[in-house]
This record gives sequence, structure tokens and C-alpha cells, in this order.
Amino acid sequence: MAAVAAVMTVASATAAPDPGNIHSEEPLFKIDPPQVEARRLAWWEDARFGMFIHWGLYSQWGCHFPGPDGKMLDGMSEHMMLRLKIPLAQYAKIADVFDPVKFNADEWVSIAKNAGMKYVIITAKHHDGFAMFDSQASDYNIVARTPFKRDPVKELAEACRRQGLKFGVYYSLGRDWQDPDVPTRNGYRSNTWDYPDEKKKVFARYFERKAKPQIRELLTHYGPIAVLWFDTPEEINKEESLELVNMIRQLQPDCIINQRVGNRYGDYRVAEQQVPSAGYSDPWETCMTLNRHWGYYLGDEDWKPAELLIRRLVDIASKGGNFLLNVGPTGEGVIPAGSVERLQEIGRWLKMNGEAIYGTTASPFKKLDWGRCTQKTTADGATLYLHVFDWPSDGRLVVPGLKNPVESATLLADGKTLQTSSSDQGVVLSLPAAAPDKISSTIVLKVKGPLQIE
Ligand code: FHN
Repeated sequence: MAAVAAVMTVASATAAPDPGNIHSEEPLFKIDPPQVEARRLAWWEDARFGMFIHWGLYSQWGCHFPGPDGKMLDGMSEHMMLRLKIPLAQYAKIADVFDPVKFNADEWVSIAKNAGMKYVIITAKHHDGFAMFDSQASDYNIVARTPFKRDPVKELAEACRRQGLKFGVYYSLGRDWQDPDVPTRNGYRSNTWDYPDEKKKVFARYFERKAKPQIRELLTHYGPIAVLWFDTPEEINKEESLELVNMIRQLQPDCIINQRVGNRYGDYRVAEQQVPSAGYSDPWETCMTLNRHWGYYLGDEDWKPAELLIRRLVDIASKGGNFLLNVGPTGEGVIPAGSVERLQEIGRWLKMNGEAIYGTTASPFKKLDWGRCTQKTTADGATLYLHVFDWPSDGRLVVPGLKNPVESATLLADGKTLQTSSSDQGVVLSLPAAAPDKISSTIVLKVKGPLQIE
């Protein structure tokens, strides 16, 4: 257990400069009244778990690229065009052979659904600037430039609607290595090999020419977009961030916007590849890779164990957050087996324990040595879901400081009633010798009246 517990430690956010305020701890600006915000976010707060999909030209050879002698060069990640400084004219040639014949939107959505995920968010346009949808604003897109000629964003949106999942899109705001007008700080993440003069780059021209029109296309041609997941907003100014928010609100008022629209706007905060120690006052979501890459990287089979992922989902839900777990499909349109196996394992756990995750709110306890807690308030009290990672060998579990009278205590797995007593330390539960689930066992503790926790 220690190994898993060790991995649960929180990676502190790097103290990097924070253009675009994507790491600021300041609360997000809210434009709408609280009740409008709450209504927009209601399904999302209940959902707790979603699928992130990073899929683009970089997937074709697993973030590798054929060098001059035909030898495959290691592009390290979906940033391969930047890492290898691949001229746009050469990188664009990947589109000539990008033909994901095994892509099946219903299959991908079924994998998400069976994993217990309630929403799917796909990269409509990542940093390479290539649109994975039929864009009139730029012909640098999958329909116009590839033998595939189909629109996977459209197919996934329809598959999500058929299977009852919400559908969202990711859009890279401050990185676009196809457009000549996307500067970054000192050119550190710009396309400086095709467009060397950073000073000539005017973000507003890209914003008007490509970003805004494509965001508008995504919000008008693909039905309800549940989430617009922006990324890398460093170069966007406050007025542009607000302009995007207002445009999105006007086109699809129910569309949720993440904080990477920039400048402290957005409906929820993003924690990337880490779980905050205590959650945030704003709604928030941890996005995370299943292995070590967002895009499909040939040879990365370093999949996080299902045990760690399940406990991370519980940890995030116990802090009131959502978990957006990423898959990187191959250039053929296949989600790697290692991802699917872990998602199936998570789905099995959620089939039994989903009641203790979906529609719950954060734990009322500061810290529990044996696991985590989520809760649902009821008309006459609260239902506490105790997620026990470390099953007590002596069969005695203390809920520290809890002073409420207990209405009932049962194992979620089989409904078995548990004896409880109260002590100076709090409520004490008597547990059977064997834990129902080696990863995380759920106890349903119903208490009367408003919570009283010392
Ligand atoms: O550079 C991107 C990266 O490729 C990936 O899309 C992540 C997902 O949150 N966002 C950026 C890094 O913060």
C-alpha cells in the first residue's frame, strides 16, 4: 500500500511565471449570476469523470517523424513539430498519409462509457494548428488534406449523443505552429523556423483570422458542445479572453469554459498532471495522462496502475474535483490496449461504487488516515461515503470528530449492516475481517441532522 500512498503525494505546482494566469490561485472572474453558473455546471459537477483525447497528425508515427535518411526521429511528444523544428511544408505532408481506417467513434465512446466516464473532450486543434474537423476558416484540416476525408469531431459528437455522454472540444489558443501570427514569450514555444521574426507576429491577426472563426464553427456545426477546453492562453489579452467568453455564451449558453480561456475567466480551474492538496474554491478538474504522453507515443507502455488511478479518482472526488483522464489514439484510430485495460478496470470499480462518486461533494473531514470521504446531503442529514484504502486489521474504523447520531452503516458492495458506536474520538465502525475491494472499499454511513464534526 505504501507504494500507492507514496504516489498519491501532490506534485506542487511549479513556480513558473504565469502569463495568462493559468496557475494563479486567485478566484476566477464570474460573469453570470451564481445561480446561472450553478445550473450550467450542475451536470459537470455530478459527472466527476471524463475522457480526454489527444489525437492529431503527431499520432501518425507515435510522435516520431521520418528524417532525411528515412530514419525515424524522436519527436518526444505531441510537440514534435516544435521539438524537431519540422518545417510546416514537411510536417503538413503527414496529412497526405493520415488515414485512420480503424477509427470508430462509437467504439471510442463505448470505451469511455464502460469506464464510467460521463463526458469526452477531443483535441479539435492542438498546437500544430491542424484542425481535426471540417473547418472553412482554414483548409489545414483533416477533411480537406487527408485521404480519410471524414470529420472525427462530428462523428464523435454524434456517437456521444447516441450513447448519452456529453461532448466537448479542446482548442489550443496560444500555440499554433501553422499560423504566422502566434508569438510566445521570447519565442520559446513559437514556430521560429518558418516564421523567425517574433516581433512581426500579431496575435490579434491570428485571433481574428483563425481562432475566433474556428471556435465559432465548433459551436455552430457540431450540436451542443458541453465543454470548450482551451489551452495555452499566455498571449491572449483580457479583452480577447472576455470576447471569447461572450461569444461562447451567446452561441451556446450551456457550454462550460475552462480557465485556460485566459486572464482568470472561465467556469472552472485546471490542475494538470497533479491533484491539488485541498482542492479549490472554484470548480476544478485534474487532467492527467494514463502513461507519460498526451499524444500517442510509440513505445510508451508505462501505464499507471488501475489501483493508483481509482484511488486518484476517489482522492479528486473527495476534494470536490473532476478527473479528466487522457487517451492518445494511434494514427490508425485505435486507443492503445494498455489504456483500454485500465479504463475497463476503473469501469468495473465504478459499476459497484459509482454511487459514492457521481453527484457527490467534497469531504467534510480535513484528513482521514485510512482513506477518503465523499458526501451527499439528504433532507434530514447526510450520507457519508467512506472510501477505505487501508482496511483496519483489528476491524475497528474511527471516523474522527464525527458527533452526529448514526442512522445506518452498510457496506456498499453487499448492503451488509455494520455495527457502530460513538466514542470521544468520533464514530467507531466494526468491520468484517476481509475488505470487499482491495483497492478501495466503500461504506455508506447515514447520519442525522446537520454535520457536527469537531
Ligand atoms: O502543451 C500542452 C500539452 O500538449 C497538452 O495538451 C496539455 C494538456 O493539458 N496542455 C499543454 C501543456 O500544459
